[in-house]
Amino acid sequence: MRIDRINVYSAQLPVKGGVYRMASADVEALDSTLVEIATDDGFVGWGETCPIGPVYQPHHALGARAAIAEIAPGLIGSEIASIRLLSRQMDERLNGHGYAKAAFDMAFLDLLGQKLGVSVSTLLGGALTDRVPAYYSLIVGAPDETARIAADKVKAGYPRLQVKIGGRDLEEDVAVIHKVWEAVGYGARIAVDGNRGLTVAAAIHLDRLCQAIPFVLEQPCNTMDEIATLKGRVTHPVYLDESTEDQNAVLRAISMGIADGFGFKVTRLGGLTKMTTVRDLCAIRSLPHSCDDAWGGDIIAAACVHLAATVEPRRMEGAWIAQEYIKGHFDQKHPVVIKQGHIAVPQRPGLGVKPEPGMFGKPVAIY
Ligand code: 0XW
Ligand code: MG
Repeated sequence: MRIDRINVYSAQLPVKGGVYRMASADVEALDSTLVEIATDDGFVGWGETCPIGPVYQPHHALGARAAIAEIAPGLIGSEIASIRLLSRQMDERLNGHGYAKAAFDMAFLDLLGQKLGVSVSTLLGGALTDRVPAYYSLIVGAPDETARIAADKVKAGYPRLQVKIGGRDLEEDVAVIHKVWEAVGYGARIAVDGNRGLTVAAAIHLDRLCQAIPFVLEQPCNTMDEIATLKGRVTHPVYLDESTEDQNAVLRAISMGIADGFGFKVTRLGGLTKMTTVRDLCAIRSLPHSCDDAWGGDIIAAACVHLAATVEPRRMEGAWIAQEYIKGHFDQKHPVVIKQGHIAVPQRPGLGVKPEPGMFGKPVAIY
């Protein structure tokens, strides 16, 4: 099975509801990049990378496509057999840019799975479940409205909520946390996500002012160094998200003992194959984590769910997929969907999803 052709597409994904608000940025539409790899023996595999705008982390859509342009020509004719060899080939053409390489890694696994007749979760070590928990992300909003949505989402079956804070007065963030807790109590686990928006001082105040509420504090401050100074000064468990820029950052955070868990993003960590390493490091230290991506359609959603299915359920914080904030699906027949706050693991070979033919229009690049 050799790579015959690579088509690259751009898909515009407007945010359902108008705006997705975080401390670090407001986004209204996302530009997803898809790679479609056709092989000489008639298989077609898909990968996707979709930064949530250019500010959330040091990734952007045009950067992904520029990186793909460096890598793709060198992959034509390559055998899809050893993912490690293909990964080395990509590294020989471009240093870094794991979020672009992640799209290829997904497509390689999709192809290999189809060829072998097994799902991607099998290639990642094997699923422990056929249904993974999701979590609902509540954008930065007013206390009463946020609490109302939180209660609705718990009723809908979500076992976990992520409450976005930051970028405004501490008083309002503290009020949101109290209102959500009053509305849902132990009905769902709560993560409070600062998206890098708090100073160390604000994080310490917030921790004290919400002392009795059981939540984990996700990426409160901008850098890992700032977050490291919170150790011993806050009582809520601290999770890292944006700071987990690559495998080494995860290893560093674990060895420094500054993370009680993680919000992992498949593309930021360089793809599913690289995610299996941090998954296994977390298993060694009994650390919980999610399997997310910043945004994306059914291809990224399937990737997150396959990986999530291989994580020990007691440490699985959920797979976040963008479904609640985007309209429609890439695959109408076998979409990746959240039902009662959970997602069924695709069972067909490979990723188990295929975009509708022609739905992305003409490729933006062909190799
Ligand atoms: C909730 N997410 C996984 C989706 C957005 O990209 C933000 C992100 C997060 O946890 O920061
Ligand atoms: Mg986060």
